Amino acid sequence: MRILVVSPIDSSAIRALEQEHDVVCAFNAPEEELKKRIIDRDVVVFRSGVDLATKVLDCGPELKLMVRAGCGVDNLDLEYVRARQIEFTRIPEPAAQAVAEMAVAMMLALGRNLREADRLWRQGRWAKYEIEGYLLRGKTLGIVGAGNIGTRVGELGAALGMTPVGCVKTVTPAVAARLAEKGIRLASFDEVVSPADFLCIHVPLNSSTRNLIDAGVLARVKPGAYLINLARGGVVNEAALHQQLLPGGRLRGAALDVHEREGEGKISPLAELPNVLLTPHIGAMTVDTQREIGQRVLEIIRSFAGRGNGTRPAIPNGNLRANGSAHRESQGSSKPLEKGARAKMTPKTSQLKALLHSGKLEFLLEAHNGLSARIVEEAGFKGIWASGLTISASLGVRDNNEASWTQVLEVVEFMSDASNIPILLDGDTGYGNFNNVRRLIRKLEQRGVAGVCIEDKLFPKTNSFINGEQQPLAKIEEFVGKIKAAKDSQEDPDFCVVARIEALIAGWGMEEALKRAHAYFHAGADALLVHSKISQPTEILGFMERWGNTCPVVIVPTMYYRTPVEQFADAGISVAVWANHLMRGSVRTMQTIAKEVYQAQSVLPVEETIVPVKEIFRLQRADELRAAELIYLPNGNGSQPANGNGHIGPARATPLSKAKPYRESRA
Ligand code: SPV
Ligand code: MG
Repeated sequence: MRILVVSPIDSSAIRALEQEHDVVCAFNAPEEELKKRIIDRDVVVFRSGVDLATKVLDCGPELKLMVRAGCGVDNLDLEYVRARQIEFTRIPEPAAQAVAEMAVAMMLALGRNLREADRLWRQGRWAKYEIEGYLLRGKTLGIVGAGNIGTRVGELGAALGMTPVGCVKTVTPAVAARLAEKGIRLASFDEVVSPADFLCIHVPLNSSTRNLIDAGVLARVKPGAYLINLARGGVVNEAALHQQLLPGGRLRGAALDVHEREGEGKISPLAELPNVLLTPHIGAMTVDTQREIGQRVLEIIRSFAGRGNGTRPAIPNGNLRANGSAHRESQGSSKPLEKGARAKMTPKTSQLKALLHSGKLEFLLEAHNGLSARIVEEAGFKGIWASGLTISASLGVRDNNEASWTQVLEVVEFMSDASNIPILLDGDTGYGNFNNVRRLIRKLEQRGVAGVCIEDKLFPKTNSFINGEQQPLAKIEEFVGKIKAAKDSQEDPDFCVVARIEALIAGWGMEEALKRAHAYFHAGADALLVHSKISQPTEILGFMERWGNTCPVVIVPTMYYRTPVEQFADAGISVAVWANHLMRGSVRTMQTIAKEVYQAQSVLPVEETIVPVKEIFRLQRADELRAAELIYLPNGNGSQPANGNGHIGPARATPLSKAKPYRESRA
C-alpha cells in the first residue's frame, strides 16, 4: 500500500510500515507540499496539529483509508470523508489513560504550587513557609465532558479521595449507569462548574463547545478553584481566563496543555502569570502510549491490506481470497423453481451482511434443525441463529463440543436447505485452531451458511452460562489469527465472520472487552458479538457507549431479556439474537405432552392441543414432492405404489392428463 504519514508517530511503527509498504513521511509539511505528497497515496496516517483540509484530500484520488493515530477529529471534515467512502479509523483508547494521568499530574502540581516552588528554589529562595498547598482529598472534581477520558480522570480522582461530579452532552440511562459504576455523580453543566475545586475540561472541539468556558462561565466558578484544560484550545476563552487568574480573580490557578494558538514560537499572555502551568499538548505523549498507538496503526493497515484493499502478502496455502467470486445460490426453496428463479434471489451471505448494516435493530431467532429453521422463516424473521446450545441439546448432548463439528455441519446443512433466510452459525471456538477455522469456513460456504460466529474461549468450550467466570479465554493474538484465517479463507466476499467477546462473561472487565473488540475488528471481523450474563443491560450499554458505531455489534439478551428493545436500538446495536427460545418452548411442550399421554394412557387429552399430522406434512413440503412426482416420474405419476416407498402416497394426478393412461395400463 502507498502510505502518507503526516504526523510523527512511534518511530518503530514507521520502520515496520516501511518494511511492508511504500511509506512517505511529511511531518509539519505546508499545505502545498501535502497536496503533492497525497496524489498517489492509498492511506493517510495523521494526528492533531495538521490541517487535512478538503482541498488537500481532494488531491488524493486513490485515498481509501485514513488513520487518526489518537482521538480528536477537529482537523478533519468527517462528512467529506464519509461522502468519499474513505474508511476512517481512530485509536482513542491508549491516549485516554495518558491524558487522565496528566490531568492528575496537573491537579497535583497546581494544588501544591510546584511550578512556583521550583522557580523560587532555582533562585536560591527557601520558600517553605510561603508556598501554599492543598490536598486533593476531600475536594470536588468537576469534569466537563465525562466521556472516555473524563471518566478515567474521575476514577483516578475518586481513588485520591476527591468527589467527582461530571456532565455529558447527552444523558442516557447507559451513561448514568456507567458513571455511577465509576463513582462519578452525573449533573448538569452548571452543577459541575459551580462547586468544583478542580474543574477539568475533556470535551471535543466542535461548534457547540467552541468558547464553552467563556467569561460568563468563569464568573460562576468557585472562588479559589483551579481550571485544567487537556481537551482542545478554543474550548476555553483564554482572554477571559487571564482575567480570572489575575489577583482578585476567581481562579487560584490554571493548567493548559492545549491552547488557542499552538506551535513553535506561539506564546500567550498567560505565560506571564505565575499561577499558570503551560505545556505543549503533551497529554497523550507518553512513550508507552505512543508505542501502543504505533502498534495499532500497524495492525489497522495490515488488516486493511489483508482485506483485499492493496498488495497483500501471500498466505501460507496460497489461498488468496477472491474478490467478487460467485455466490453460492440458496438451496432453500422447496417449490419446483422456475428457470432462473434461484439466480434472482439475493445470496444469503449478502442478506446477512445487509442485516448487520441495516442501520436499525434487527433480530435473529434460534433454530436447531431443518424444521425449526423453517418455522423461524415462516414467522417472519430475516435470519436464523444456529445455536450451539440448542443444536447440541437437540442431539441429546452437552454444549461442550460433544457433537463433532462435522455433525454440527450436517445439522446446519439441513437448516440451510430448509430455509431461504441467512443462517449465522454459532461456531463455538471454531472447533480447534486457525486451521480448523479455515476448513470450517470453506465447508460452511459450500453448504449455503451465510456467516459464522466464533468465540474467544478455548476448545472444548462450555456454555457461557455455566461457570462463565471460571472459563479461560483465548489469548488475543491467537484469536486474532483465527479471525484473519477465517477472512482469508472465504470465497464469497459477503460471508460474515462475527467475533464473539467473552471478557464480560469471564469477569475480565470492560477495558479487556474493548481491547479485544479493537483487536478483533482490526483483524477483519465483520461484526462483534458482545456477551453478558447479568440481568441488566448495563455492561452491554456501557460497551456501546465506548464502542460507538465502529462496527456492527450483535448481542444475546438471554439474561437481560426484560430490557425494552428500544434501548438496544438507541444504543446502536445492530442485531439482537433470541438464542434458545424455540428449544425451550418445545422442551416445555414435549415434557407436558409426554407426561399427559403417559398418565392418561391415551392421546385423547392432548390431541386437540397439538398440530395435526398434515401440518407436519406441510412443513415438510409434502406438496412439493407430489408436484415433482407428477413432473419427473414416468408417465407423470408414481412408479411407486402409494405409500409403498415411504413417501407420502401421491394423491393421483387428476390435473394431469398423462395420469390416466398409466392407471389404465396398470389396471
Ligand atoms: C448459543 O446459543 O449456543 C450461544 C449463546 O452461544 S449462549 O448460550 O448464550 O452462550
Ligand atoms: Mg453457543
